[in-house]
Amino acid sequence: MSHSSSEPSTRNEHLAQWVKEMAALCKPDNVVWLDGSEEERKRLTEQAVAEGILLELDQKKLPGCYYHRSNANDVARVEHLTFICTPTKDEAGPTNNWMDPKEAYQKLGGMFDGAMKGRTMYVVPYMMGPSGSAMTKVGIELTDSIYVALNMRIMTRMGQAALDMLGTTNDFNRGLHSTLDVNPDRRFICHFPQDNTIWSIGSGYGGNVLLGKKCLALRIGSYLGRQEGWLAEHMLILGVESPEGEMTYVAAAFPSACGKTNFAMMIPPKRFAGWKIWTVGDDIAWMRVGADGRLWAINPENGYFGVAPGTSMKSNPNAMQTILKDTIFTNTALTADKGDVWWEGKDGPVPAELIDWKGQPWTSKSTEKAAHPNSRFTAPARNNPALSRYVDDPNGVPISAIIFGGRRATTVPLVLQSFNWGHGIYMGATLGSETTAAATGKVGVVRRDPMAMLPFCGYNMGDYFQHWLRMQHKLELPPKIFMVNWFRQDEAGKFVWPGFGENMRVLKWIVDRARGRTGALESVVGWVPRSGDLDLSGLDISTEQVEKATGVDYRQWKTELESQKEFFAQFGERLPKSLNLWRELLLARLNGLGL
Ligand code: GTP
Ligand code: SPV
Ligand code: MN
Repeated sequence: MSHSSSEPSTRNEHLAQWVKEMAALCKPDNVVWLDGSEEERKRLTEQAVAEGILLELDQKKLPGCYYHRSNANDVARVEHLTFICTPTKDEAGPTNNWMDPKEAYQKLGGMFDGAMKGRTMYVVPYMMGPSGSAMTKVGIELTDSIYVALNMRIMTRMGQAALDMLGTTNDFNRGLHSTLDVNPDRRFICHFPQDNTIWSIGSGYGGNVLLGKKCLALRIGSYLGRQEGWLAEHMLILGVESPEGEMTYVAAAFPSACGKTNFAMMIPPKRFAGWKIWTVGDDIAWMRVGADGRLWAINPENGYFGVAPGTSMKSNPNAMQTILKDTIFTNTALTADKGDVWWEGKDGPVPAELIDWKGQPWTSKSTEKAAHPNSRFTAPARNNPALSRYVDDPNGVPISAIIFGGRRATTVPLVLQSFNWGHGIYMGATLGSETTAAATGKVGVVRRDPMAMLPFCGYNMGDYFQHWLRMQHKLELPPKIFMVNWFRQDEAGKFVWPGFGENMRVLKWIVDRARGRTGALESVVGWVPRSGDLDLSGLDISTEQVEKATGVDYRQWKTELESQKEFFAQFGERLPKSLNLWRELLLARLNGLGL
């Protein structure tokens, strides 16, 4: 094995030893340690362009922007190929795929053996979290994908700073990734929580391979969070600033492709002149109890891996601004001149001709989508005009409200506040949402997705609920908990609520409720805005439509509560008793109405 000129600026024996072992297994032609420098970005980008992995877009229009197409069989997370490898199956729980760790190491080890022959192994040191934060974790990803290396550079704080933070300790996540031959039959995403290790093989896409994101920050993170007494959540974090300069921080969990990036970057409508939304994070929150008894959150990431389709100047101007430079686009469509990207829902007229996400010619008469529904942009957080000035604060921001939301055509109203912390956790635990293109499989079927963490919880979900409930013990000032639904539909299947920037109207009510300065109406299933509480001025929407968006239909709720029974049952003794008692209590109260 010939080592490249690149040598690590670390004297960490644990790291050196592990890299040596993994290189001996994967047998790359050379090993390149990345330092995160600008020179390195240029060099890797040029190489990726030369190899056809990246296509250079029009550099005048989109400086620093590149385009990538993944293998057509590899366009989303693969939940059926994602495993939690704990010593016992019970530890992984009924909602995770489980593999015995010994078996997993053996099986994947066989595939990794020689997987990098003829390739380069990149050593990618990275931090999840701001440097200097007690919450920050160090990971090292070994990958044979230059695309992954360049994406990690955007998504994390990558390079020498991570090695400096690690020092000589053994406290780092060991991530090993090879695209191998991108064959779904040889594709596995395995997590070894006890070893702080992730092995990913056979994919080159998104959450399967950018190991800091879903694998470390959520699956391993949630496991560490339970051990260490904090929460790793699939949540955006935003700050709401009032015209008077009052700042309120909110964290919100919506399942994949259900609106986190959009909500985190929202621009309030005209009616809310003087209000401002600041983005702290758009996908992941790590939260701990501060010395003041409040819940404090950091965003462990440093960039956005956002859904492209539907992103426009109308829906998300801040995202459009963010992706004007230094962005990698994956599986969008390409304009005919190959200088720009396009997707369904982008501004302007639909181009007559495009090159679709598979590289095939496309015309506006085509019935196929030009961009893959899960096509994405990878963009640096620093590009975001609404970036919070606290993103690098080692303490994070104090959270006043937690929101759970799903994609529901019926039942769940625009907004609902829980009666208390326990009821709020019950709300989160029973969160339902229609599946999206962010994971392979059928789209549009309602499934329970507790706290939007179903695909991301690294241990038994029953224990995870218990962990959430226990947090109350340490929280002197717990955030208020809410549930929202931007996706309710009318009989014709049209969304009844305009969403996007108009969600500010709901957020304002949430902030006022969290600060205890507005009333609410008690429904059987939670607090809702009284008529007139939601500020709807300047919104062109009929009273009937508002009623459709906000109404609580007790008959639908009865069906909802009944349908939760089976979901809870699978956790057996591991389900905290109070959660099912909430379900039964609410159901009994509904039945008591004599409907
Ligand atoms: P992940 O990155 O997969 O975790 O997704 P996300 O939760 O960040 O979702 P994102 O903000 O990217 O939105 C996904 C899709 O939902 C996009 O196509 C949006 O256009 C659409 N969407 C977002 N917010 C709203 C809304 O308020 N109303 C409606 N109708 N659609 C929305
Ligand atoms: C999600 O699916 O929730 C994402 C995209 O944020 S991925 O990084 O692929 O997980
Ligand atoms: Mn996500």
